[in-house]
Formats: sequence, structure tokens, C-alpha cells
Amino acid sequence: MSEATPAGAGRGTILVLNGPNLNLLGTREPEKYGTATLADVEQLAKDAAVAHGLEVECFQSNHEGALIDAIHAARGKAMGIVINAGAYTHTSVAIRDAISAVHLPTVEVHITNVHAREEFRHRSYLSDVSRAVIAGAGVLGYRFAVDYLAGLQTSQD
Ligand code: CA2
Repeated sequence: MSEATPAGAGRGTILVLNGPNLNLLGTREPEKYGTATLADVEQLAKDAAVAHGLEVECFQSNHEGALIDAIHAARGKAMGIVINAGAYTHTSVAIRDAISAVHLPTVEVHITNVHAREEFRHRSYLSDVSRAVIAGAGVLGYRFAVDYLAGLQTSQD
């Protein structure tokens, strides 16, 4: 997969995207998804980025098209994308195509270990168009994803 950030554009910003139902984080099913709210997760990602001299832009939507629009808008604006597409991970060819189209290094994040859950969660349409996949590390996965993308700026791993 070839990836490019246009010269002078978006070198310092990481887009953090959260998909359907992740606005409920911290308010329901804490045994599965923990007690951190979406605001906590976004702050955690921001803090991680600041430690690397970067910024994050955060967006959550319950709508597939809105997530796709945000991915398109990242082109030329962001140096990478962290995405937890929620259940769209397992269904959305459209989000996959958007990730493919923008040629930005993307990290797929899941709070839970999707491979230890129902069979339908084992299939991801996003994994093979992503540079890295982090699952089961809880909300810390977002920090690891930001750290990884920050590392790409210096090493071309
Ligand atoms: O483990 C993850 O991060 C998931 O992406 C979460 C999705 C699920 O469909 C994926 O298979 C794995 C579900 C997000 C729902 O988030 C909620 C948070 C709190 C309460 C209820 C739902």
C-alpha cells in the first residue's frame, strides 16, 4: 500500500475516528468496554499526541457516510488516522475503500479482543488496508496507536 502526505500538509495532526455506539463509552456495559468515556478516550489520544509534538482531531459518528466524509477530509490535513469503526469494522466495504483511497497510514483499534468474541467480530474489512491493528488493550490501544503513528515520522517502518 502506498501512502503519502502532501508536502507541507497535515504533518502534525492525527485524526482519531470513533464509529457507532462508541459515544456510549463509560455509560453502559463497563464490564466489556471499561469505565472511560469517549471524552476520556479523546483526551488520552490528545495527551499522547502532545507528548510527540503532534495534535489530534477527534470525530465520532453513528453514521457510515459521516465517517467516510471525515476520512476523505483527512487527506492533505492529517498525517495518519486512528479508527475504531465499531461494528462497521465487520460490515463496511465503503469505509475500507475510503481508507484505501486516502493513502494515509491507518491504525485500526478495538477496545476489546475481537478475536476472543463472537465469530462475526473476527472478520474485519479494515485490517488489510491498515498499517497496524490493536485489539484487546482497552482504551490504551488509542495511545499505542498514536505512539505508533508518531514513530512513523522518524522511522519509515
Ligand atoms: O472492541 C471494540 O472497540 C469494538 O470496535 C466495539 C464495537 C464492536 O461492535 C466491535 O466488534 C468491537 C461496539 C462499540 C459499542 O460501544 C459501546 C460502548 C459502551 C456501551 C455500549 C456500546
